[in-house]
Amino acid sequence: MRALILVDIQNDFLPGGALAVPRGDRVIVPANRLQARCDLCCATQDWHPEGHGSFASSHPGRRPGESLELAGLPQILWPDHCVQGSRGAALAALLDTRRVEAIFRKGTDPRVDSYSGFFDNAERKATGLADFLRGRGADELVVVGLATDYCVKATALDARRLGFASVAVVEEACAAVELRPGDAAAALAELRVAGVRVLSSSELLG
Ligand code: VGL
Ligand code: ZN
Repeated sequence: MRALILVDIQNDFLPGGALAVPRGDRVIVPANRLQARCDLCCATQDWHPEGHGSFASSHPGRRPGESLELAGLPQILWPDHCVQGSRGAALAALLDTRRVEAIFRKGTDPRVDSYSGFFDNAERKATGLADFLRGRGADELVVVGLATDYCVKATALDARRLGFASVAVVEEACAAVELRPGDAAAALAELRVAGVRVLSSSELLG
């Protein structure tokens, strides 16, 4: 039973968005195609309240790209993005959602960020994604979306840690922020070391 997890394919992460991922829009076509080849589809949505602790604007004198400590963890500061109910937080208009059975929202606690679709970064709270997938009998997970070096990576690593039998990331259905050049390659290497399969759509689907 193969499940597809569409990670944060939201307007603010697309070109022109508040936290635009370079070539973020390239993920949409392969993400739509993969849906037809999976038994179950779900999505995550970055969903921050105004004034979220990951926003540079919440910390006087701090700028996006700088770091501080949040919930006892190192935190990169971002531009305001994916504010609950905003157009930027909406799923991309061209993303096919007809087969998306559930959407898991994350980053709602103002005091802690949440890159993984499964837990917040401090692992205080689960989103319900793991129970949903287990309840439906998913054993093969395919993770795609935005961004390779943050939320896709964190979601795939947690999926492995949670014991799902097979976890794959489809490379051309992801795009990276790359605050530093090489972050995408480093993320993919970290995923491989953790036992995540990093594949092309054709390798996955044969
Ligand atoms: C993300 C940074 C901040 C992501 C979300 O979806 O990868 N990155 N919030
Ligand atoms: Zn965010």
